[in-house]
Amino acid sequence: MSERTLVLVKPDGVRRGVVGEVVSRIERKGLKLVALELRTLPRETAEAHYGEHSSKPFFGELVDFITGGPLVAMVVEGPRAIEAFRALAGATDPVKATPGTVRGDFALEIGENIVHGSDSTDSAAREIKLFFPELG
Ligand code: RTP
Ligand code: MG
Repeated sequence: MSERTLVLVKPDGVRRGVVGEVVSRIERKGLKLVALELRTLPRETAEAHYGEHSSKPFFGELVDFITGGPLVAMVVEGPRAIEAFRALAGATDPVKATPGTVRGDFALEIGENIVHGSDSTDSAAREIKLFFPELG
């Protein structure tokens, strides 16, 4: 059964020029792009996207970072796409992320870890609606 997930190449990934690399890994895995757009997030969208972290000490920095430049938002589809993309992304802390994953290969700092992928079917539905309301 196919499912959808929201993937972001965060502003650090766009600045580093690894958008093509991330898209290529998604496609090589066999996942399909359903939507893709370069955009700069308004603060309200960023706060809604990361709402689950609103009480964390790093929330302000996280919102500053994710709104600090253009990012690439995508909807990616395939069998177990949520888990499949999280496996491609690697652990949240890039130093702990296995080499061969996006974070393991391209990042060093937890606050600048190149990509986001939805972490559950509920989050995926919420995030896709937030970023691409036209997809229903
Ligand atoms: P994301 O939501 O961005 O895909 O990352 P994730 O699921 O792997 O990690 P999550 O727990 O949802 O955290 C969201 C983002 O917050 C930053 N963070 N900083 N300073 C810290 O201790 C800390 N912990 C998390 C990371 O940039 C993480 O991607
Ligand atoms: Mg998360």
